[in-house]
Amino acid sequence: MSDLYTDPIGTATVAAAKLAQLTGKPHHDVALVMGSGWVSAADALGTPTHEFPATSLPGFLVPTVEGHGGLVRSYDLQGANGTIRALVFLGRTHLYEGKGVEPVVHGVRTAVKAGCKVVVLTNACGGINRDYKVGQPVLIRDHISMTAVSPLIGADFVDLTDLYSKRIRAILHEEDPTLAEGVYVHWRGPAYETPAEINFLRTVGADLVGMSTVPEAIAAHALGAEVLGISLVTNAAAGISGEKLSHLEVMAAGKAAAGKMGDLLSKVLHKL
Ligand code: 8IG
Repeated sequence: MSDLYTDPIGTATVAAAKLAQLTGKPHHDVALVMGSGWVSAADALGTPTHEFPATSLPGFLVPTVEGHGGLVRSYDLQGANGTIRALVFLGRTHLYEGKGVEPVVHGVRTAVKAGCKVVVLTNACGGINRDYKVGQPVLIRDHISMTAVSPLIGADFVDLTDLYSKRIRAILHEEDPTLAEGVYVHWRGPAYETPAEINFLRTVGADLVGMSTVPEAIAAHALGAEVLGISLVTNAAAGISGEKLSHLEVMAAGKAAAGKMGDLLSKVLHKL
């Protein structure tokens, strides 16, 4: 096993130093993790100053899922108070890949070690709440971990009461008062839920279900970053529409909606 498993925080620190070297930027301010179909949202941020494979940095795995790029971009954005250095991950590692939780959270840990005070986590997910439409973005207000997998080890009893920053959610609502909020369930996958499981999850208060975001949110928060989570509903969860779930449809719905999300994200980044 590599250093990532025996010393995950140390490996993130080394990766952050390599990032500084590759970009010539001693630190970054904000990190964004782009889920399936969110690449066009990253494109809406403008032209990056740097782009390279995530595997150029220590501890990153070669990505496996189609549409999960495994690229890192660095942007200089013009904010109200000067330049905002944004670090964007196109693609992520998931628990269902079976490599453990360490690679899943390595990107956000690297970002926080690189100076990021805000971590924006995006994903594509299934809608459990019947009010949601395909293509709709939903802010994550809270989560339920159905994996119960934590990236934390030892007596790190972090409070998760305000895991998904109220402050940043309020900024998004100022920009777009129609944005919905919901509770996101982390489901390990790679199989989707059964219809019975979706009924169970709705009963316990879930609105959204997906296979990412939660371990990263916990890891980023534990290191002191503020977290924003945004889900793009790309399919009705199992048993709701009568249709079967297909990864290709999920990707198409994501691509169609992510452009407008990119515009929203760039407005929000300027206000952070
Ligand atoms: I996109 O319906 C996407 N990801 N668990 N269930 C789960 N993950 C998903 C779904 C879904 N849609």
